[in-house]
Amino acid sequence: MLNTFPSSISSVLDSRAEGYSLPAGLYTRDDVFEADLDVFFRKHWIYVGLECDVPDAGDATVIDIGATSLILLRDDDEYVRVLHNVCRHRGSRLLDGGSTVISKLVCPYHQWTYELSGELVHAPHMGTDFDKSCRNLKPVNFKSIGGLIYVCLSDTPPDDVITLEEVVDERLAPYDIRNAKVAHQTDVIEHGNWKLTMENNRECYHCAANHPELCVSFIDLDFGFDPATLNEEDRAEAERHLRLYAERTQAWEAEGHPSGVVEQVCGHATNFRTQRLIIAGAGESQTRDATAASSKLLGKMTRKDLGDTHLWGHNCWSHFMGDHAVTAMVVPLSANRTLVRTKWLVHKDAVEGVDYDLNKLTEVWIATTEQDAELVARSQSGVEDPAYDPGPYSRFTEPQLDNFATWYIERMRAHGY
Ligand code: 3BY
Ligand code: FES
Ligand code: FE
Repeated sequence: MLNTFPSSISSVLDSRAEGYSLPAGLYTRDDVFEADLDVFFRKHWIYVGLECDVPDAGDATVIDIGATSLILLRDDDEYVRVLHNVCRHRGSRLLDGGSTVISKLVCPYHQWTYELSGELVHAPHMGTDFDKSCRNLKPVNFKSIGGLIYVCLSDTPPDDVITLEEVVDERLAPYDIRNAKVAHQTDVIEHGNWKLTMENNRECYHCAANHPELCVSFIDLDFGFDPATLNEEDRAEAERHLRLYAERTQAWEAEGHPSGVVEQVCGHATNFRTQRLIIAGAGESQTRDATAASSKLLGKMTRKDLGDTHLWGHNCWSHFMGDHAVTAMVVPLSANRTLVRTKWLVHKDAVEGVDYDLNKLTEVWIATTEQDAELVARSQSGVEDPAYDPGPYSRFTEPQLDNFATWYIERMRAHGY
């Protein structure tokens, strides 16, 4: 008789071969999805939003991660706070999804009322001996790293986030992302597992054939190439880019702009990589013609030719350029559905239609995100097919995927799977 019991998650992890994509079950199974949420979205630091999502006192926005709902807000003293969206009376949600402006947090159920600090100030009919101070909203462990909000939902957050903090605080300082303006936001639901979304973003093997708009400004060299499979002309071009990378990185560094690769992958809990990338063509920005979309540069930036400070985490990617930034957050919704929330940031005083054209600002990443969603859905469909076998990653163009898959297995093991 056929064994109809599913294998344990641990035995699926065991079956992953180095250098190969993950076994199907890791992209498709509901129990793996639950384990992923717990390990990668509760026990690790994740990127959930920006200080500038809530620029003014009273601004609040809700972010849902699995069963957990968070309120990111700015309190009356202008401090950013992250609170659990769970009333301390009988648990009702306080705020619905989306963004709002509030002076207090009032529970719709029985009107328990909290200050924006989370302090419970009003709880009718609870008696004079009721101690409100024990029922404040639960705060969430968070960090603003260069204006990017990271949370960790565990009581024992990985402390190696310190490297990310040190590196990113320094690299993002000139862009002053804390005080930027969110000019546009999109939510795209990809029909694929979150790991396929992340893998897709960690290679540019697919770029030439799929991202005509992005390829105007994006040099995929950082994502590798195999000299033996390039014709003479393309090889000469690739080698020219390599030289350019070395020269620019050296020159930028010499001028005091940190640019080289810093990464923390396998062997660490907190997974990140950053590097200042070269922008192709006009060299300024990820737009259709690679020129800046906003005439008001970000923060204290005075030049448009400082490339693209690229930052990846295990649930995010971002590009910080002279004139604007693009950040993407990834949240798994089910084994085969993933939210990709993309935000475009400009200088806080930049005015749409005066300093920037919204279409020029957003069109490249809107197109790229749609194209990537299509590719991820194709991958998901393929890995769900019984004919799927894990395939070999290119050691030239996909080493970051092998790193990611290896890190994934390592972290699952570290959490007892
Ligand atoms: O996801 C993409 O389309 C590319 C691949 C590398 C980074 N990203 C711009
Ligand atoms: Fe919030 Fe009762 S559940 S006031
Ligand atoms: Fe892509």
